[in-house]
Amino acid sequence: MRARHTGDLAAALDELVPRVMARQPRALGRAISILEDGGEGQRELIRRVYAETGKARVVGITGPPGAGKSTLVDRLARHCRRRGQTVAIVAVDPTSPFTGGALLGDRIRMQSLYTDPGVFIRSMATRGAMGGLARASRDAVDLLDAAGFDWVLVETVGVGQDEVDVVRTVDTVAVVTVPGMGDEIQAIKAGILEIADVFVINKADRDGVERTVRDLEMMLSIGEHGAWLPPILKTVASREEGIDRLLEAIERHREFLQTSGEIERRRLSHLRLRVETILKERVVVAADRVLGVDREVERGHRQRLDPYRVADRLFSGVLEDAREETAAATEAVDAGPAGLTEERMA
Ligand SMILES: Nc1nc2c(ncn2[C@@H]2O[C@H](COP(=O)(O)OP(=O)(O)OP(=O)(O)O)[C@@H](O)[C@H]2O)c(=O)[nH]1
Ligand SMILES: [Mg+2]
Repeated sequence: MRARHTGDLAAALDELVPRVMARQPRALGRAISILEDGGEGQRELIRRVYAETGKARVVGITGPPGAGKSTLVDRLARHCRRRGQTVAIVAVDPTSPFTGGALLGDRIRMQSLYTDPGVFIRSMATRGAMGGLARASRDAVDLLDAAGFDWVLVETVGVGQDEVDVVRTVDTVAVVTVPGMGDEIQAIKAGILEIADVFVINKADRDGVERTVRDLEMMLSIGEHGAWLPPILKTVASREEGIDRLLEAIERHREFLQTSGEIERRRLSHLRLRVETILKERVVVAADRVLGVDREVERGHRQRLDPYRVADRLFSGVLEDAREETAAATEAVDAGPAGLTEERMA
């Protein structure tokens, strides 16, 4: 049963992966759906493309709702296209029921990009990704990077753990704000200041730009930053103003990452973050399969057990199960190559 399934998956990916690497839009769309579905397909797909990752310039664009992120992404993409570079855009849209309209808006705004074969656009929402929007989105970035896009731009609203987790693992993070939003600056301060590599004050056609610049400068002067001082840029995305300088700042940051060796440190810590996430999820999923998290929590509640004891019990169950699984796998390996080849020949 399992071998049959594995064989099907292998065959499907044999056919799909070369088309992904050729950047065929339908194959890319299908592959990202596989990533959203999770499980074995997601794992196997990433395993197959991962060696090709690490070449794209991966940029996160994050900030409060309506700040102009999509407009900025659209303008950035056009600029890159004019230089003859290819662009993939991943829009992470976590707040599903309400942003149907916003997504539609994005689509209309980016319409002319849609017909450009050098651009691939994909929205990812919680409802698609089974438990792990951040993980699926980050995997989509890997896929698009491996496929050979020069740029991968990731748009996320800068609130909520999922979205912050996505931008935590890109090379360059642009945090977008708009003039006259004291509260927004507070929110940035609380959440994403430490991950901003570039600040963008969009809607610079509005009043209060200089004030916002001063607020950001103030914040930067008291905050911690290493050798890289995040520049503050002003843009009017809707009129395509300041985009070239933004792109320049992003490229300067990339140069900094490379010449300072920071890129390797970053990628190491990003890998660590991703591995941790996978590990935690896997333990929870296994605990649920083996004993049932809900059941054990309810039992603990009834018996007034403390949370450590409930977790201990669940974790022991997982360990025991893992031992059995390892033993079974060792037996299978000893028995020689498994059904996969037979499956393919059948
Ligand atoms: N005045 C002004 N309006 C802008 C500017 N940039 C974008 N807008 C407008 O602001 C609105 C929101 O822009 P979006 O690009 O959808 O903003 P967003 O941050 O992607 O929004 P969400 O994805 O919904 O969080 C749109 O009506 C844009 O036309 C700008 O520089 N100045
Ligand atoms: Mg948007």
